[in-house]
Amino acid sequence: MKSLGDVLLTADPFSEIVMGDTAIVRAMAESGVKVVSSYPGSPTPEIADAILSIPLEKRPFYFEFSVNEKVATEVAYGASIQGNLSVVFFKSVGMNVALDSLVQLSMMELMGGMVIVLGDDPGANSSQNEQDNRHLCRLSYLPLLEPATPNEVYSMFKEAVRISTTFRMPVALRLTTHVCHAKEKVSFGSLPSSQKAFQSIFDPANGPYVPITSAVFPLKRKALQKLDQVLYDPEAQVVELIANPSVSKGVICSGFPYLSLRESMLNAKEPVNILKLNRVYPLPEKEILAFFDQHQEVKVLEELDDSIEKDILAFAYQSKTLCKIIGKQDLEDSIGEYTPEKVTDIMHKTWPELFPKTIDPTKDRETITPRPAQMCPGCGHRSAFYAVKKALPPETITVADIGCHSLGFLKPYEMGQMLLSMGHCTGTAAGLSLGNKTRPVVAFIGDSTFFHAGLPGIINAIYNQHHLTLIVMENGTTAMTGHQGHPGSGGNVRGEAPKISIRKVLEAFGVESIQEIDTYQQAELTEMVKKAIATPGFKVIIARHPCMLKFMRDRRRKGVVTINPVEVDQKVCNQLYECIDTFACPTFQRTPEGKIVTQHDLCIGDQSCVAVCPSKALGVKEEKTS
Ligand SMILES: Cc1ncc(C[n+]2csc(CCOP(=O)(O)OP(=O)(O)O)c2C)c(N)n1
Repeated sequence: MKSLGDVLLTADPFSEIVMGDTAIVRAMAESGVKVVSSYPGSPTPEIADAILSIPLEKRPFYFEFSVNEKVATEVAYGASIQGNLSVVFFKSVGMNVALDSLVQLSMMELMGGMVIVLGDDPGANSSQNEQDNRHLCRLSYLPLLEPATPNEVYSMFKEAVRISTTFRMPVALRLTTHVCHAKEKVSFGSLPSSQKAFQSIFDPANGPYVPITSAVFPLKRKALQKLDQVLYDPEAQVVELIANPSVSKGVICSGFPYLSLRESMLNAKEPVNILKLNRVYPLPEKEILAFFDQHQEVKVLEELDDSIEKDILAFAYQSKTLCKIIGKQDLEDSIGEYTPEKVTDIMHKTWPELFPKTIDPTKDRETITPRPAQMCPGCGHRSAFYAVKKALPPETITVADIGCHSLGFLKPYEMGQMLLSMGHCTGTAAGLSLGNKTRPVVAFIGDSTFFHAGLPGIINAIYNQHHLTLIVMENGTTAMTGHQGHPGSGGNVRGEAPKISIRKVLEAFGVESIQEIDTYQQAELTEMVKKAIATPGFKVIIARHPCMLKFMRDRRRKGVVTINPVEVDQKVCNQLYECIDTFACPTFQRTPEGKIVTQHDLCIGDQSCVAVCPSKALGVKEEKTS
């Protein structure tokens, strides 16, 4: 069987069932992309997985995980003004990090073209919010395309390249979780017969590229003129129309909600016409006005905010159309994914005579027992939280950051009482410490986050002499998003890479109190934290243990399958339940008779639990092979 990498490098046209996140990689290869950059975040890491499935020496473009989304955007921008077609991709909230540079890009003459691939997350499946990046595209004057299916991801990526290279401006392609992860058969074209060489044509005369003072107005004018050219671009396929002249009701929609609408229409009493927008910014006004003319009522069906509704209402007002425009009807219409059930409910609210109410999707279906998120067996973060909790008086305020360690907020650890964004913890903790002489403040940050956005908060705490304890949860990887490397992990997507020492960084900043420990040494970590919170100033503890999920996977890949699970010595166990109630490794189970047993298919034999047992009943037996 061909590997995914081989499939993606097939020279001639072919069809294959792939995810949206895979289809886009083939589109990049066919389009002659030279540079791709990213910072991981759902729903886009599978784009990186597809790229990395191509062996390094065969990869048709340069790819890197940059330290954060802003840097990734700048890398792609630099490559583009050199004449290379570039791509940057990241998740929804990544756009916030990128924005400070990204907002300038539409004013720049991008000689090679640049596509910005956004992974938005309606439903907040794996994000701290469900922000609607259509607003930020508009703010940044970025033409925005919105595919609904993997086939459209492939074709619209090429369309984005066409627009970007024609007008030398950045173009955004907004994917959402379902579009990224949906699979379907996609028909691909052929690869270019030879690979384009890297260009190095940067010339300041192509700009200007320095948007200060008097240069800003002409640059802004240029950006707006280009947007106008995009609006009137005769080659663009801006909409698809599914229309029957005898139907008086129509729906304007785009992306995933379009698919849900098609599904919901299967049960509709009468069909409605659909104007599906491929380009949602700038909006195709002419086609929308024509759609008004053909209907008595038009529903704007859009997931998340009323971003296009306001424009469509303005078009209706200016055109004095008699068509009735129906937008969102209550605030629930702005919340959550537009699944077929949700769209059916919305369509029922809109036209009850046409759309029956949704049947409860769980009716007659076996319901799945909800499973709370939890840390993996052997996770070093668990040991850390277990130990840190023992050191903290109840009045302590604990600040979480984003990553697997965010799960520390769950019972029984309850470590991390607030969370905002990647890297926020030290700044927020500093604010909590001001004028506060009675309540210790302890913040947690992961190692990838430390490099991504953690450094400014730390520098600020040193510079402004804040009083708090920061615990860096160093597991050597960006665990939460699928084990990508980072500047402290010693490897990048090309292999070995310089490993930046967190300790040395902190020392260079001038942090005076730095302690390091393996998190499995729980008793020592507890003492360390007690000392740190009793000491004034800014203190850092580096609480280290490799991500055990990654460690076990790497071992299995190397063929090591030996697992020696922890056993409970029933003769010694006093059934105090510290392992279940306080350490809470899912490996431990309580039988109906009250006995504690370990579940061998979960236990990885790491023995992080052994020291927590007050009865000393835990240990491993002879070697076993599973
Ligand atoms: C701005 C932004 N980019 C990306 C993400 C996706 N994301 C969630 S946690 C995380 C990093 C986690 O790595 P680390 O800090 O090392 O913590 P770990 O999961 O390893 O404990 C990332 C990239 C995000 N939430 N926000």
